[in-house]
Amino acid sequence: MESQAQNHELVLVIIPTFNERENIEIICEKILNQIINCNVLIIDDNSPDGTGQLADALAHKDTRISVLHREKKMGLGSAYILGFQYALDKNYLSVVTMDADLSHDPIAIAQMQQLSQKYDLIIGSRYIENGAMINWRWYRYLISQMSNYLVKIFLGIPFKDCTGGFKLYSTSLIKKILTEKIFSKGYAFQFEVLYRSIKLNATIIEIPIIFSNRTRGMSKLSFREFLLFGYTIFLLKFRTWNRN
Ligand SMILES: Nc1nc2c(ncn2[C@@H]2O[C@H](COP(=O)(O)OP(=O)(O)O)[C@@H](O)[C@H]2O)c(=O)[nH]1
Ligand SMILES: [Mg+2]
Repeated sequence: MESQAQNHELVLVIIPTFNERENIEIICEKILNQIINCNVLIIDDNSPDGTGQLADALAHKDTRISVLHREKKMGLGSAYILGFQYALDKNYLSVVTMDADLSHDPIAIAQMQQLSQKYDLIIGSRYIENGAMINWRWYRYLISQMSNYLVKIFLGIPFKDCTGGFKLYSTSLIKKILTEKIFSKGYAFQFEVLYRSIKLNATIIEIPIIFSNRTRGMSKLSFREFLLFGYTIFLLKFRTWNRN
């Protein structure tokens, strides 16, 4: 078993899952074969397709994999918060967040690990030079562009990709983030936490990533999540009690 003394040299890769049975084994294998000094935490929301049971079987075979189960689908953001708390409790060096669906290529984690000596937050960015999005339908591209535009206009975030999910966080930043009242339970978590990290004076850099659309399983992004983007922007901009 891994001891906590070892954990402080490791990055914890958090992967929230909902119906990712076709992807979860492949992504775990890729991460653990390509990246040294890392463990994987899967947070499954009782996926009807049995992702949680498959994740348990993977964890049984490889001690570098752990699984947390929640009773029902509770949103991407709340899964990350749970994973952040787990990383602090287990004394990890840093945290990477990524999707299960192979849209994020784990190879970028190595570069993130290197940069983590200098930066608190490293953003895998689709929208800077050498970054790209492959095989996305036009409407998904439009939603992503619109969300980023609104976030930049209303919240003044100076980064090109404010809504992506592939990031590395230092645990010192996570400690500070967890003292804040994060209200996004879903996808808006990405820019809410980025906004708060800027306010917390975190050192932040974007690195290019190639994002490729999933080939297996379905996206869980819904219209409701898009509406919540707007609501979260409103709260962050106008509810002064939420600011430090
Ligand atoms: N645990 C958990 N995971 C979720 C939830 N919603 C989405 N995910 C996972 O979050 C990641 C990103 O979701 P995805 O559907 O690929 O979003 P898209 O890339 O924006 O289309 C995937 O690994 C999903 O399985 C949720 O409510 N709970
Ligand atoms: Mg996806």
